[in-house]
Amino acid sequence: YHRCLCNQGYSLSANNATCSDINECEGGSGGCSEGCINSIGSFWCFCQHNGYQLDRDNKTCIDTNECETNNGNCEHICTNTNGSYTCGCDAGYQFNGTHGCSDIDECAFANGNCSQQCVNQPGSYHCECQANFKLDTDNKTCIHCPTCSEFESVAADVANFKSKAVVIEQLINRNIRLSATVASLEDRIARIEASLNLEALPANEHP
Ligand SMILES: [Ca+2]
Ligand SMILES: [Ca+2]
Repeated sequence: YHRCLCNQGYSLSANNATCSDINECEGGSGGCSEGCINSIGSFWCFCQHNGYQLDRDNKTCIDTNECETNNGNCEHICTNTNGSYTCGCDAGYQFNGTHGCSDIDECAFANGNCSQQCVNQPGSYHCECQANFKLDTDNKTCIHCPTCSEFESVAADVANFKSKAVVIEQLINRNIRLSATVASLEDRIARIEASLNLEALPANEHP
């Protein structure tokens, strides 16, 4: 008596002599979460929907994180979703409908609410004023300021004087230390002179 054994993926036929392929897809023994393709001696799983891929077990379909590869080709922001992904843009930019982002020209609408010049720049914009005007605290409205440029030149002078005053102060402090040193030296010289004068006097003239 002998018994036949079959390779993996095959089962012994009723005649106990030949091996025939097991259809893993039919019996569900393949364990594929979605598609299953049987082959002679084997089988494989596949995912039926775009945006999904086989997990490491080669059976379960999981979402593909498109953002992990080259930021999903999004120019700015990539957001992964279940079965897909979306692209978005940073503040100050608008989505061009595919993957890219383009600067919003804020000046094109209502002059960016600037009362005078509106200057567009990548991702933002700012307002500017003509001579003798300055921007108000809202950074949009220009207010009349005929003394602005004069004031700025005075302010620059004041800043200049302040920095010079610091230097002068440092010099004075150095001079105070110097005159204290001189005073102490003069005092020592005076004492030395006094003692020398005493020595020089004849003995009978000592007080
Ligand atoms: Ca996805
Ligand atoms: Ca802009």
